[in-house]
Amino acid sequence: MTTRKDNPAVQALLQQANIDADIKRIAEKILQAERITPAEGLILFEKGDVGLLGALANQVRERMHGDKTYFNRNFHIEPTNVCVFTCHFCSYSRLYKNREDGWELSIDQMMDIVKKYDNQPVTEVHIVGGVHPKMQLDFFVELIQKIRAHRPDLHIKGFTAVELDYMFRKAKVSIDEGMRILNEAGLQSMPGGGAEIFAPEVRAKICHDKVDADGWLAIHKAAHQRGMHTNATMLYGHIESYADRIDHMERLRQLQDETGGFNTFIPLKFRNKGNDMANIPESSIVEDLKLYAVARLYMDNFPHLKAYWPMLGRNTAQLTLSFGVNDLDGTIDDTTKIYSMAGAEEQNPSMNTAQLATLIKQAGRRPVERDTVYNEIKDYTEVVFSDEELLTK
Ligand code: V47
Ligand code: SF4
Repeated sequence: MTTRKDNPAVQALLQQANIDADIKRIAEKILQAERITPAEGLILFEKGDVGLLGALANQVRERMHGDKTYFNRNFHIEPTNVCVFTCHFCSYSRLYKNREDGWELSIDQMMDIVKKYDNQPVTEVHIVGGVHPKMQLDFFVELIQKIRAHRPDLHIKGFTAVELDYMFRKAKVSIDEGMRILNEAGLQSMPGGGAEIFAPEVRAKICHDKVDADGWLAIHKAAHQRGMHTNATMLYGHIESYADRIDHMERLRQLQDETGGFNTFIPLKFRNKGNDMANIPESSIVEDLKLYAVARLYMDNFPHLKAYWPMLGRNTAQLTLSFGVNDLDGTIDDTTKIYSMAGAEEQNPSMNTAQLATLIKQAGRRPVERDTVYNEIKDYTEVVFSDEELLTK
């Protein structure tokens, strides 16, 4: 028998006279820790009230993690923004023929970025960028080997399935062989980018020329089969329907049932500045919160739900902590341009540990520093920060 410890707010919402019968039935399932079906997920999007969805998602998050809210200390390397693909939502990339408008970092330049952090307690480098036709598998193998040799304790999380699909095809290696080569060079896990929306009709309209859903999922599966952990994203709030969101989450949930290799689900809010989809309005904060809540309720086999603060902005990210989210990503140190170029509030995303931990505490949660694979490093709940720590960059 499932032990139920329902939040009184959830009970009060479920007792309302005008509550929809379907919503009440689905909520009861969730409270019993039963999996909801795709049709039920769709009903939550279509008829669920943001208050009830949030209260349910919060209950699930507290069942899984209590008040713990994870963050890590990381920095990004974006090797290039030159890209062979033409995703219409992307504000960041430049075509190869216009490469003088973009950047292309050499291995030495990227090693200089790594060396800048030599005496700092960062635990992860996140490497992701455009798909440059001249930066190939051997180039990235050399980069990873050099980072590993320079700083063996730094976890290397790198390359979306889009970058890997292109790299492996250019090098004429199978997915398994390519993953083996990178993993043996020192790549330890993969970020979740490039997933966008899996539904082919939407993909054809927003990113027709890059790897499709099956290809994306096959690369993550190969990584999981090598024992590597990966993340999964979903780009939402543009032309996709609620049914497309459910289809996307369902495909991920099925792969997770099979492999158990995903750590975190990361919904990414579409930002509309400086790209070909600038005519599409951005989703409202209420829609954002609803999405996070449904994601927590639907993705029952994903241990973590992340709000990526450089994209959402720190205020909305703080709100998501009451709508199912238990992870805020990292300190970032102003090392990513993907979202600032798409119009995010955070034009120079950087928070020190004191600021990130305080943001979490102000939301009534326990800030816990983690490493990339969620080993706990330090609980900051009782740590008192000085004004100087809170104010310095
Ligand atoms: O795949 C591009 C997204 C992703 C826009 O795994 C946009 O820990 C919104 O995957 N509006 C790359 N989103 C970033 C990424 C990521 C980020 C943080 C953490 C992790 C992780 C992964 O950025 C792309 C695309 O979905 N993106 N343009 C835009 N205009
Ligand atoms: Fe290239 Fe990634 Fe931008 Fe698409 S989203 S154009 S793959 S950099």
